[in-house]
Amino acid sequence: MMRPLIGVTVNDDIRNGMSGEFVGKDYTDGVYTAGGLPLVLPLTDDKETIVELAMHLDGLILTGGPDIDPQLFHEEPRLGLGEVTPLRDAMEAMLIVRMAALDKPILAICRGIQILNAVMGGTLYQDLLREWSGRLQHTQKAPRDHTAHHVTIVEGTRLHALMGAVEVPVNTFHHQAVSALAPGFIISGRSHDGLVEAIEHPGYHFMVGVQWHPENLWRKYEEHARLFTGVVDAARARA
Ligand SMILES: [Mn+2]
Repeated sequence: MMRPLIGVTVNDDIRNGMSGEFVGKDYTDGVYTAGGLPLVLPLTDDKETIVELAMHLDGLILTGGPDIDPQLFHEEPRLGLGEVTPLRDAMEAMLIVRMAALDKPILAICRGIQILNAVMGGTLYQDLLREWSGRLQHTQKAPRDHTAHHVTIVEGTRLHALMGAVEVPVNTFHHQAVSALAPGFIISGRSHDGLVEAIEHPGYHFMVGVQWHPENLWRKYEEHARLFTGVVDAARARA
């Protein structure tokens, strides 16, 4: 029996003047450890290629990275918007649409939850410090595997079933966040200042987004490893 193939999106990266791709090893190791085969997806905005990739993949992980271009949710860029990566935005937007059409599992992490919400019809805070009134620090100045704030998980959600707790310590490295929720989604977790930290779509087999970085936590905390086993198991069931 073959392991499910899990696409892992990458960041636009330029090293030594050479354009390339980067993805943290914690993501791909997370897929291996959860029993899946990770496939790192080189950047392209060629629609036919993306349609074909979606047919091969059994599941998808949308990884962390820079800000989402507000064009994706029909807003002008406001003061405080950070770096955007149009090629990556275009690729991930098409991948989300194709994977959703095939009802293949998606785990959306940090930037991932943001682009998932935007592409599915929601909006984002472009710059939390300027646009969000909460007083919690969402860009921790601590190592990536340190849990800085808590998320309250909504009972009865897919996320609650996966993590098995109503109060989960998480890390936090985000500059944007979900504002208006995309149609059909439910909020499955919030930080104590009320910010949306997790969403899911009950109409799909597995479409789960989290605002924190479980890839940096799964080695230390079993409940965060279960996000990776969750998407891999769902992909195996669909394959
Ligand atoms: Mn946070």
